[in-house]
Amino acid sequence: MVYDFKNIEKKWQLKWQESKTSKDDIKKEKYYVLEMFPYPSGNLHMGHVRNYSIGDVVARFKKMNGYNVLHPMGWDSFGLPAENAAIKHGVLPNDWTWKNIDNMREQLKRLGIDYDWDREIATCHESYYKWTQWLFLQLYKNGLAYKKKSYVNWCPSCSTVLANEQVVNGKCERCKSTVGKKELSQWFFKITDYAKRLLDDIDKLSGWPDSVKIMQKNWIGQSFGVEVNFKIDGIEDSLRIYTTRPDTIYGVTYLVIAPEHKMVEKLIKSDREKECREFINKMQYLNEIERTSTETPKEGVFTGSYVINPLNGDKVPVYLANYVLADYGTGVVMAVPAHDQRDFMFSKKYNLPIKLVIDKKDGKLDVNSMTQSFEEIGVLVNSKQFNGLSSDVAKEKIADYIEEMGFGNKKTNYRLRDWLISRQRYWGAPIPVIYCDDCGIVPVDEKDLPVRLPQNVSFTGEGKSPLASCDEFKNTVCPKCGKHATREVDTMDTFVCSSWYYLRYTDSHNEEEPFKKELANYWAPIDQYIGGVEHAILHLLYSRFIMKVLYDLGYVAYSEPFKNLLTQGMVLKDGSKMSKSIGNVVSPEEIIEKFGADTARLFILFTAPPEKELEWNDKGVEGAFRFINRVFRIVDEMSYVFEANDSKVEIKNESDKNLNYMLNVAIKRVTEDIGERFNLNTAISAIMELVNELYKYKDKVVKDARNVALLKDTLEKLVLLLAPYIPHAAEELWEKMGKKSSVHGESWPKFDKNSIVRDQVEIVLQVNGKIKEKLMIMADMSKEEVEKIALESENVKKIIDGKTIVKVIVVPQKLVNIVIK
Ligand code: ANZ
Ligand code: ZN
Repeated sequence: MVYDFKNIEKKWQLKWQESKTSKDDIKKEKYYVLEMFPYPSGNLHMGHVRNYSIGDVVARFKKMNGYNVLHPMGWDSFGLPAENAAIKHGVLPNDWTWKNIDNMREQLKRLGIDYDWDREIATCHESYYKWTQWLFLQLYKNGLAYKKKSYVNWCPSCSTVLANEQVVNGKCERCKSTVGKKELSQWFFKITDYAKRLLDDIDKLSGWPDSVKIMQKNWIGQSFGVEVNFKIDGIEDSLRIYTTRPDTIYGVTYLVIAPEHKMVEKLIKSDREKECREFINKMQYLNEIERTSTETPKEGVFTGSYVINPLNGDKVPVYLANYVLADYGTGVVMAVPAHDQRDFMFSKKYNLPIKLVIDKKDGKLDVNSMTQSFEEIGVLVNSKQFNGLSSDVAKEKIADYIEEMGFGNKKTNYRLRDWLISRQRYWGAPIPVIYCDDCGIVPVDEKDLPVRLPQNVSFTGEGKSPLASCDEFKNTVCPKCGKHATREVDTMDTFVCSSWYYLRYTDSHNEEEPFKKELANYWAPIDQYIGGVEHAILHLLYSRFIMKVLYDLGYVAYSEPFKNLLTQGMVLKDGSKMSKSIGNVVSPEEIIEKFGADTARLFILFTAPPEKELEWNDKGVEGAFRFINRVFRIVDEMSYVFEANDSKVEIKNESDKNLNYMLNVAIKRVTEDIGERFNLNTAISAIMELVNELYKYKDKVVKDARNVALLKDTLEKLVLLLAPYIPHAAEELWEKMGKKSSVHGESWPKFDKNSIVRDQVEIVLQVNGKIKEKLMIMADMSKEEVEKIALESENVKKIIDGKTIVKVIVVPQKLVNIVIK
């Protein structure tokens, strides 16, 4: 067998390990390519292989193009699965995690991905989470981390807090009892302070897919509206509502308020006490999604209070209702049943009046026969001086009027909420805060970081989190007054760990700082980020937020972390996502065992463009394997050309021309496909066509008539083009060609423009009008190029030598006349 992949891959992986290059030359132009780091579940799956193969082609390609490339890898290694394993199998999260990391690192090495392993990080390692804690302190000191009461999922029978992923259809994943809500005091990051910047800067991200930008925009959810005060009847106070539809304000027939709103107590009249209390209690146990989903019937109770609409003096009732969110807008909504469907359903249920204020442009709506609200643009009616205006115009006019009259103000709102970072879990970065009876919340001193996770804790899955039950961890002294105090026992959301890891890679061994500013500013921002679309919202948004915070605090010079983003498509088998639960998983190990890593990589990269779904196909894998064999065979059969002495490539006949043409076309296509378009798959097609041409040449031209210099050049460049895709095989072939150094340290081949122009024309060279020579040139050469060729022609040179050129006349595709004196 010519292609002995097993030995080849082992051999080169060993060699690569020995040769490490330093990247501290920060004068060279850099390129930072990063794949989203994995959670160390224990084994790589095909999704990983795809993600890292894409990144590796880009990294190797850029390196060959002369860039100083940073291509690191690490582990997003805190999180729930380690804790579950501890509960189920009695292994410590730390041991479990590191065993998985070791295994996956080996698997990555077997794939031949060119990572800067000396920069490897793991978020669960104290040398890393020390700086995650540092980051928390920076946010805290700058008023961007605060504590607030918030609801968590609570399993009454396990008496423990549950993460969202442990709640399945409203039931505890472990004991199946119904999950409730419990109010706890928790830590938040004030991402809402950055809502506007996070939104505005999306437009600068020209290297991101539009779909991801739209998702980010929707998540931030900007809305323009008006806040208006409605005076409460009988007491000196008012309710402030938020509406995006001031054009409907003359149609308000009642107000709805969130049951948690702080004004609720003032509104409940004694005869409504019982019903209101019951409703409030019931709402406490439902989360936002359950309460506000379009499927959930609208429900509410009358508080007994009324408010006055400032625009028309109407006195309308105030209801508590399930469909109002406490922490969006002002938590109070003016209800316009004629023009809002939720209000419409609510008013039908509770027999509240419906008042039409927008009519169809061409017809007459009748409130009594309406079966749903009318939400389109129309003409204002029943709206005093605004009658007759188109509703989109009235929106502006009424908003202005509200401001003029002092009834309220225009207001921009965002759907984005502050980031809840507290987790009642053990396997995470401890929040570096101490509680003292006298001093209150005291942040841990930076010099006392890291706050280490204790190892000797027990995992039962019930009751308090292991940290909360670990007295040794909990008990401490107050850094301010020295009295007994207790530590925060919550850990941070793992999204905090992954919100800054890309900066740590730039200086991952630094023990004094999270990273050196100069290094971070040299490498960041990331030139190409690659990962799954499932992270298109939270991970990317949190990273963008943290980058902006670090920018504001002067730690980095850029406020956006990822210049270009590629979201790779899923790997499918038989039409559905490869997943354990469906049982259609093809393991990377198995494929590597049978065909080698290079085949796996080539198949994955060839079968679909990176951002599209990829359907697994055994035949395709075999095809990729056969192709590599085919390359080995032709190199083998042509090996005699590498023994010949170096000589200049000369094109002697049609066969030569064809081969040389295909070579240069392939170089051009591969260069542009990888470098400009990310069409990693079509780049391979171009290489395959070149290999076909080589075989054709071999069959057509007998050995003695073959152009040795051309074949040598073509085969060498073929291997260079393949190097990013099949790094082991390419290295082996390169060695077979008699090269002493690594193919991955070579420069990327350049294509020759002239060789890829097929049409040639004959031109005449004249000196002072007399024909001196006839030449074949490329039909599409520029005037300058033709002139240069003419002046360099041997025959012409002889004549004009020592004379003065008066002028050169170029008639494209026909002649060049040189006038001399
Ligand atoms: C009156 C009105 C009439 C409304 C109408 C809509 C249509 P966005 O675009 O998402 O910002 N709203 C305001 N605060 C709310 C809260 N805390 N919980 C639930 N709903 C709330 O939506 C703003 C609209 O959602 C507001 O405009 C308000 O209802 C409602 F024909 O006010 B509207
Ligand atoms: Zn104290």
